[in-house]
Amino acid sequence: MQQYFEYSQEVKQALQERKPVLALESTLITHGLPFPKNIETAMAVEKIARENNVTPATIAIMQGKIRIGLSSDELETLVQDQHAAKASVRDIPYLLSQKLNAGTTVASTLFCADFAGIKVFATGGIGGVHRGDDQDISADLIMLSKTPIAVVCAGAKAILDLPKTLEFLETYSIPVVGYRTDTLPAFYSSETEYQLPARVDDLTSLVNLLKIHWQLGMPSGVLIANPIPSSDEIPADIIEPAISNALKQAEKKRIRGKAITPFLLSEVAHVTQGKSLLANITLIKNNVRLGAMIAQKISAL
Ligand code: PSU
Ligand code: MN
Repeated sequence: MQQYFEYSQEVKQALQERKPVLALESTLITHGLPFPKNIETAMAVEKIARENNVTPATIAIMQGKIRIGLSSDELETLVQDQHAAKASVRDIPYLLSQKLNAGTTVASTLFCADFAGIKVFATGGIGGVHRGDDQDISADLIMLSKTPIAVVCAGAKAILDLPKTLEFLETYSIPVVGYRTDTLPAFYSSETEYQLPARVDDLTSLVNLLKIHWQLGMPSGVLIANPIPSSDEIPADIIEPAISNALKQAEKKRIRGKAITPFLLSEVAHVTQGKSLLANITLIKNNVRLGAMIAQKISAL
């Protein structure tokens, strides 16, 4: 399997020396954010990790290899590739065999990070159970149920069915921990009416929980719900109409499968005149900051 992986020098060295490494996904770059915000954000979050003495490992598929850690030139190449695919786990064999480029989703980033031995991963919001079509369940949830990695996110995207997503997380025994919150954050908004099963208020308690989860040999990941900073959150009464409008558009245009999430995100950005974009970027940075602090503390264990 090793033959399909290529590590950046920086990540390879950090892993060998057991220094803290933070996994980052790349669908955010290829399908989540528009140019040039995507490349700016990708660079900015790597910088945040480094400022916290953590090596960022942005994961992507490039020319038929699973890349763990990208140089800024490689990030640029990925961003410029109009044909870059959105790689979920099942797409990996095809993409490798065709030597294509792709951004990795939360699901496939989990798969790759696990093989590389990385324990902490920061993203924006995870996929979940879709509204209306509860047969549409993101592979993010399935991979979370069987990959023992700590995932920092700002809750599930508000475009999803949040109660059903929480039910799924419960059924598949995935711990969900609110970081300084009692309720599930909804990506653009810091709180919802949905209570979480656990809450911690400091880093030490959080890392302690993770340590015990891993010591018990639990097969799942741990989802850490880190609310968007209130300065950039969008109140539910503003974001909700934008979302239901985007859902109607998707229905009308018969957008299906993996195209749905990117379509909804860009529709919402359009209707909110970029406000949702700013929120998205703020929450990613906020998650990377927390992810880096966790990675730092874990490597000291
Ligand atoms: N969060 C964002 N923007 C995104 C995504 C998450 O802020 O683009 C991506 C992630 O890569 C996530 C994917 O894994 O959307 C989920 O897609 P789907 O619903 O098709 O599983
Ligand atoms: Mn789907």
